[in-house]
Amino acid sequence: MDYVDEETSQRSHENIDVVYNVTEDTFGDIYAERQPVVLRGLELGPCMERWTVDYLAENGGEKEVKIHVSQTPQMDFINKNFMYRSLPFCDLVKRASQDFQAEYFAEETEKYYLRALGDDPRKDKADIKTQFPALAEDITIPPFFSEEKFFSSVFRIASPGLQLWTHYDVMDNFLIQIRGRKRVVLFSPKSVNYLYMNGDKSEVLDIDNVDEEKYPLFKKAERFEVFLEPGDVLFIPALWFHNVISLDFGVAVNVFWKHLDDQMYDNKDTYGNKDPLPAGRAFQIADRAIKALEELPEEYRDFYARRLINRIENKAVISDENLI
Ligand SMILES: O=C(O)CCC(=O)C(=O)O
Repeated sequence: MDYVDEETSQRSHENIDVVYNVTEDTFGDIYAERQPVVLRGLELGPCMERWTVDYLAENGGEKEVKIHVSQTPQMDFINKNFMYRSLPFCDLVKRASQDFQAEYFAEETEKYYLRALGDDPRKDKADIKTQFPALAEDITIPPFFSEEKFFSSVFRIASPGLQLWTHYDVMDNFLIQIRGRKRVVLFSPKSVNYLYMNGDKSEVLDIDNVDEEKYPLFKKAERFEVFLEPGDVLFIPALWFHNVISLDFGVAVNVFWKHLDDQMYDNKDTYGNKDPLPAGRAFQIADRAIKALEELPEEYRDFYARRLINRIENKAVISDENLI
């Protein structure tokens, strides 16, 4: 049920649905809804018992991984308040599981975040089977999409308290939480105009204490919230914004797969966050349209810009309830 918080007038929702013991058949109906859902009680394999810090360190080995190192819990991609560094996987796991570091890059309370990448991130997608074969055997990916649609599988390891900025991905996603609890706040794709986007990321970092003068429209965004427990699988449909806080030392694997036909996606995209090709073309054309309008005096530019917006609204926007 939707409700509006009287004090903040933030449009809000109760927690998103939790569905138990989903099978390939019953997932079909859930998938068609294109809403985030927590799948609980799925068989995820021995990772649920085995993936202790010691086991991960031993079986993940000394492979170098590129990590985010942050002195503040709230990472800011746009203003880069963190550093990129490398560590052997086994050391990263040990450090991320501790609140204080004996060895550190900047300070003893620094936090770590791993978003695993392919061996050559410009060419290869992350795939735990290739990069961490010994650990990949321990996890059963819910077999609810066809293998040809598979895009990547990504280790996500985080220090307690670390917050990842609000962003969207262009692939469908199962976020499989293996260790630690996590708060995920989601915003509907229809709220895009209220999130102050910069590329695929929102400029609003502190989503719980929003600067209303700077971001007056943010309160109109449709906000969903869920607390994941170990063993939960969150289905995040493509284009749904998500912001994640690891409440404990967190180990997760997320699996991206293609919702659209293959030719819609940029085959140079190794992260799963490049807009579908027709959307990319539309942005380029829009930039050209803006440039063309700049040739006009202000009065005319304003008039024709309004006509252009109106044409796009009338022809391409399915529901205008969230237009500014
Ligand atoms: O769980 C996390 O650390 C981030 C998850 C995420 O951003 C994703 O699955 O796309």
